[in-house]
Amino acid sequence: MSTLAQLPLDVTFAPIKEADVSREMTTRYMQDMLDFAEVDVVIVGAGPAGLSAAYEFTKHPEIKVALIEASVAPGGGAWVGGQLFTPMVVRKPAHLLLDDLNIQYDEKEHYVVLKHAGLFTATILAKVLASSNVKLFNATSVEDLIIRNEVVTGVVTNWALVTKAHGTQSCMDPQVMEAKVVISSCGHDGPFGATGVRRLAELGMIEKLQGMRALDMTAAEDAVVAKTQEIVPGMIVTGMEVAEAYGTARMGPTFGAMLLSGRKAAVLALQKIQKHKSVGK
Ligand code: 48N
Repeated sequence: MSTLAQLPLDVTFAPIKEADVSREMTTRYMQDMLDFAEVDVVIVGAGPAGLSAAYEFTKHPEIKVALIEASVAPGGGAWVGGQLFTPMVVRKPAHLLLDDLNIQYDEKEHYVVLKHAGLFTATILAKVLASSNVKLFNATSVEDLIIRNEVVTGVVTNWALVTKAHGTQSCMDPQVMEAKVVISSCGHDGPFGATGVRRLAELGMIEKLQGMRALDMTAAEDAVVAKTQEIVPGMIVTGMEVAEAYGTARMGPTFGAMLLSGRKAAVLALQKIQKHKSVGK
């Protein structure tokens, strides 16, 4: 039997040894931890901005990228549109990223509508997971930054459940991941919202957070993309973390800025890495 169509409904599975299942998972995960202890880019947060940045890096197999997501399920706010309604509105020209992903949508004059937000998230996540150079570490949180001479040079990680449980016992120390560039796409919502820029503000490396302003779709999306930038040496901020850092308006349930802000963050990181290489760093 070599195809699903030929497979009867009742089957006998091939034999397996329980210990082999553990060995298969452990050897691979531990190898990943060894391979990704030092990377070109760490992306913190796998919401629409972080996933769009990660997707851009899948086109550059020479760049090693760790995508770190606190939730077991990546995707952030991009599994639903607004108020848990599932269609997703993406304003042009961000539909060009959907075309790149070969995602179907209903087209209107100035925007497109996906029948389900999950169509974007599942499709872009599948591309990222299938890539040779971007590794997703989900259920893992970035609970601090590595900073040397005022430059961000990596992240401090822990199991997300451990990070949430720090108040229960002391000294559950973290791991680390060194990087040439950190892209912070921690969003504005939830238990880990905007943790990248909040940490920078705590450390006095940036002014206190402006906090995202009230909703104005037209102004918000242009501003978030325009202000996607290297916020301190070594760290690029993207997505709704931009709104929290610079006080731009929020856009509510339109996602085009997240897609193009993430893509811009990746391109800025690539330019930074190329520049480092050209001066032999
Ligand atoms: O979806 P989010 O929260 O963030 P973005 O910026 O990718 O997209 C924002 C978008 O979903 C909206 O909020 C829309 C556009 N609404 C706007 C509005 O006006 O209401 O994804 C961030 C992801 C989440 O999955 C978090 O779990 C994760 O980042 N995360 C972290 N993961 C690991 N370590 C951390 N420190 C951390 N902080 C956040």
